Amino acid sequence: MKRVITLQDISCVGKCSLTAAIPVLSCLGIETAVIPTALLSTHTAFDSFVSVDLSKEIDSISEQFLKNNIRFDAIYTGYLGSYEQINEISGFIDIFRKEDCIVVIDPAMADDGELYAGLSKDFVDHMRPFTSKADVIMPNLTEACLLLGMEYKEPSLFPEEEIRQMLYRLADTGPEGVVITGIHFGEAEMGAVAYDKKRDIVSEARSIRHHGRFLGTGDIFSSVVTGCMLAGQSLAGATEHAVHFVNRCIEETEKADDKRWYGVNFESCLGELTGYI
Ligand code: PXL
Repeated sequence: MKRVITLQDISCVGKCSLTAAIPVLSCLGIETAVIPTALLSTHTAFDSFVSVDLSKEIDSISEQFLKNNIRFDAIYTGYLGSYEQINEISGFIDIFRKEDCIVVIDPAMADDGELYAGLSKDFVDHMRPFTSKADVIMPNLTEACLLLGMEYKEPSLFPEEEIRQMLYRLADTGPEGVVITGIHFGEAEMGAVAYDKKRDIVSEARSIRHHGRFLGTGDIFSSVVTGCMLAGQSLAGATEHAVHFVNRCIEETEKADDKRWYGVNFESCLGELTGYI
């Protein structure tokens, strides 16, 4: 069985980061090890929250992993709370990246043109060199603009050719796989575009466009891509599955009486993941 280690926060309430990544990866048949990088009462879109930074625990945990000769087939990072933590995790990658281990970085830091609460420009400046270490990165459109130092604009204002150039420019910084999420394909469809540099393939995956903001969908998306790639699928195939799964999660959320604004109802879709592998 393939083993991934995912480093991201655990938010007690608000379905995102580890509480989304663990069930998704497990349902895709991947052993999921974790290092929680911070403990939050809720994710940062709630009006108030408390957060405990766990960065200083990473060294001693790594030391024990080394003593026990633990290896990983993938290292996958999500939301990180500070640039000091980015540096810490960059060191973790240097130690645990071995041959055949893929490094997947979701530069979770912004959406809809805005940085998440509590993050600053310094964070973006540290995220740039960090993503260049990855084999695969999965920014949304806002994060892609931040990484490339571009002005953000509405998704509908990005012509296809501009998105293609963004994929190439991001790949030029290091990663061989780049997926940009939150792409609009006209009024009725949205999805993601992917560039697989090794195969020199640009692909797109579309589904129905839902209106509104659905928190945690980026974390679910990245977890599906990571799991499907570990199951041996191409970046294009994994992206197709991720777009489809996120759409299913949003559909289920929209059906519910108590539409949970703080995360999507992925729970009722988890069983469908077994059909992806
Ligand atoms: O879903 C991204 C995410 C993850 N973790 C925390 C967040 C967010 C987005 O707001 O606040 C703590």
